[in-house]
Amino acid sequence: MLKNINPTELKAWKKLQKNFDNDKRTLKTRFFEDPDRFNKYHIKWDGLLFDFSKNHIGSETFSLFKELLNEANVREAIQLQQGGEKINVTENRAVLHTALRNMSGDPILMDGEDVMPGIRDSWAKLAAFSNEVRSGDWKGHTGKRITDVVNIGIGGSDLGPRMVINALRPFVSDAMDFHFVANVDGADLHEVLRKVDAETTLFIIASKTFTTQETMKNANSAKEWFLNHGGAESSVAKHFVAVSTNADGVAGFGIDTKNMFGFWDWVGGRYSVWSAIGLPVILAIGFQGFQEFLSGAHAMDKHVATADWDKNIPAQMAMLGIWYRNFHGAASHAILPYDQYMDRFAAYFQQGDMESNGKYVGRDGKKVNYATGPIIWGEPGTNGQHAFYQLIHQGTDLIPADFIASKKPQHSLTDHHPILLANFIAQTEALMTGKSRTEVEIEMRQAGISDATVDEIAPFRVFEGNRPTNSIVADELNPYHLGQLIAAYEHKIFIQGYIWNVFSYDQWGVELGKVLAKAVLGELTGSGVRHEHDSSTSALINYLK
Ligand code: G6Q
Repeated sequence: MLKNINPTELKAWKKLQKNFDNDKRTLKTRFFEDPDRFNKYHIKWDGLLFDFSKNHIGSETFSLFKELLNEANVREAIQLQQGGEKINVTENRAVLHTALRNMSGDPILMDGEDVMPGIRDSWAKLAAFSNEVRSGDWKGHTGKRITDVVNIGIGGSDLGPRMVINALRPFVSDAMDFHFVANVDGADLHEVLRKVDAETTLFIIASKTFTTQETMKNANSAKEWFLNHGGAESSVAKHFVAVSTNADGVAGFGIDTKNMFGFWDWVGGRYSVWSAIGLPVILAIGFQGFQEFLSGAHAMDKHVATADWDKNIPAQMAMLGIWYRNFHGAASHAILPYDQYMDRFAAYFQQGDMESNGKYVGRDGKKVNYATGPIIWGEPGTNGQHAFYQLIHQGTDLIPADFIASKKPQHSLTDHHPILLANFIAQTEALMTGKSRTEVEIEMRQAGISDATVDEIAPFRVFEGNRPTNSIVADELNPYHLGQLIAAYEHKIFIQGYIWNVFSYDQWGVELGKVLAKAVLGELTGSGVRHEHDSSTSALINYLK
């Protein structure tokens, strides 16, 4: 069991508060006073650079981060999680996505039983199936090879594979196209079905529970479409496979459980890309590529568990996040990859972080009296620069941001890369240094602008700066480094949730959504009982009926 903590009662927390109150030096001043900041506040590890020197921290803050991590005994919490303890108390489950990428050969016990043999069996089955499909040996019902893979799933059964396939696009086989259908809005499935051919399409029905309304509706509609486009019940097995923990549900749907790839209730949906839910990724980049992806994450699992706190990337990410959320009052955190292939990365961690730490009830069952998970958002740079960066630069909110880039591009238009990286670097510098009134005036006068106009317009062109950022640079965006990066964010979320004293691995807010719509659906279609509603809800039901 993870112990109960009231973070605000920790000695290190109180000292951090004092440090915050007493040390208001700007980032610019900090760099001016200590030109060695980069050397002090960066971590280089296994092909990743994490530069956190452009943050509102000094040597005292940095050592208090360490003190807090020790006082809260984060090391023990990490061991409990990775050791198969049932830390997801409200669902009575262990949280073992780390076992799914345990490449060490060491056993991992859950309830006294080693989970690794089951995981290795699942790898063997996934490898065999993906090899057959990728080689073209797996044939559709008319004897043609598979050219299109359609993943039908939502939330944790969608966002991971979707994000990873985009991020690893240069490693994806050209022999197949990959499509994702999540929304119950028929438009989503409709648009995919318009593009594919029933003879050469493989549908993956991905649902941990195999009861999720959206996925079941989309899966049924896809099957109907298949049967209406030349498929027969007897050929469903060639075109529909399932990824689930619910064998009865899969069989009930009409998928042969031989074509079901299982996983376990100790894999949370938003942490399931490492399990059979990653099947689209395996089909896309091959099982070996997937293993490299798992290896990167495994390396990060070992790193977070063993590296000293001051050289520990996820621990520093977590403490910086807490620093801004709880001491500086930042409500949101931006993730800004300077990598077009990572266009779904922020969306992925919007779920990963907000579903995990968006909780106001502490592990003691009581309402917490401090802020927990921030709003996570972001889009790739440089696009964001031409849009919402305005608010990051000159808005009234403090928005700490992670800038992510790779040294080496994964495409042949290499002369674009220096331009991309120049923007990546220039933005973090500008966010920190800003532009003073004097600089603005000089710039305007040099451009021949009259004194009167300078007086009038200069205030709008001033940037306070002092906006904090992390810069994260991978050697290249390959399966290994992507695995590391994702795992780093996962561990950051875990450490933060642990310190905020919330249960990071349940999602009662999501569960609520799953039942709410069912009751209203009955009323909308006239097939269910009428419920008492407020006047707005009743009017909307009547209006849309
Ligand atoms: C993830 C959430 C949620 C879940 C979806 C799909 O952590 O619980 O996003 O993944 O609701 O659930 P199924 O996989 O059971 O269809």
